[in-house]
Amino acid sequence: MVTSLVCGQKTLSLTTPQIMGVLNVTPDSFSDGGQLYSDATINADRLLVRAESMVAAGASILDIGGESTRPGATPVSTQEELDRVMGAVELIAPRLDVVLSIDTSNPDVMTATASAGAGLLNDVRAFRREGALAAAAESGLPVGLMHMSEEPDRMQSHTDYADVVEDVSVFLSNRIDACIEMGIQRDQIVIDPGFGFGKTAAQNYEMLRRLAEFAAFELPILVGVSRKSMIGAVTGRPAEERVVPSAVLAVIAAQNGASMVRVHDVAETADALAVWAATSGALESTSQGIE
Ligand code: 7PM
Repeated sequence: MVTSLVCGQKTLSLTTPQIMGVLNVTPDSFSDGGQLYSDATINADRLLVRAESMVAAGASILDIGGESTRPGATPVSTQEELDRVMGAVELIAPRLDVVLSIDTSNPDVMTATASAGAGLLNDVRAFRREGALAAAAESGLPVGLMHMSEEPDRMQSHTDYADVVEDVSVFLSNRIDACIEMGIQRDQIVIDPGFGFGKTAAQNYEMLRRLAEFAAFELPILVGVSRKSMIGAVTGRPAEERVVPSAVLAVIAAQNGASMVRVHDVAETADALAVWAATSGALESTSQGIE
């Protein structure tokens, strides 16, 4: 079992589920509605305030993304993605005690951010782009491997799995092998079933129900279900009204073995995980024991 990750200068303990706060630096982000932007330029003060509040609320990781994975989004140039992401890393890394995860598929962005203080590389394409695996290995940082069968514009028409957990596991197994072949240490790999990426709502719920099967890899599991359409499918609520069910799903993910949850609403998730941890008995072994 992997109980910690070496994230550059920082070590991330995984003995309790860690909260990864989503910090989008794309102008079309659905979570911040472009609030961090004025005239399509990122506002450094607002970005830092947002980052600080997520850390204060309990995020130990911030996931910084400069390329939209939204289906139909126009691909961003390397320069544009670098400008967005490097600005955020250079702003936050020296100021906050938090691991910065970089949500990118671009090898140049991986290399540049790793030198600037990034602590984890999170690639929704699982380092399948030319040069990405080599850049990740060279960085020495932990890697997040997410399952996505097709590019975002085609993924929702490819949801025909024989067994979604089995098929995703085969994919992850192949990517783990590719990482190890490139020289990445096995205990620096995080796996992610890729909720919402080329799966129907029923398949997403099946993956969450059967999440413990992914524990067979004996690697940390990252789950990103926050505000996703699988919640809209059963509640009928728009994204901004999915906070409570997102926190509930974070608890279910933790219960089923997730080591990290990627969320938009850090404070609410932290509260939900705190009562889950107390129920699980985690407080008995700590100084915060309750009477
Ligand atoms: C449009 C489509 C907007 C998808 C936003 C999204 C994950 C991730 C994302 C995840 C990992 C969102 C997603 N989701 N990285 N990046 N795991 N590792 O809903 O589930 O945030 S973007």
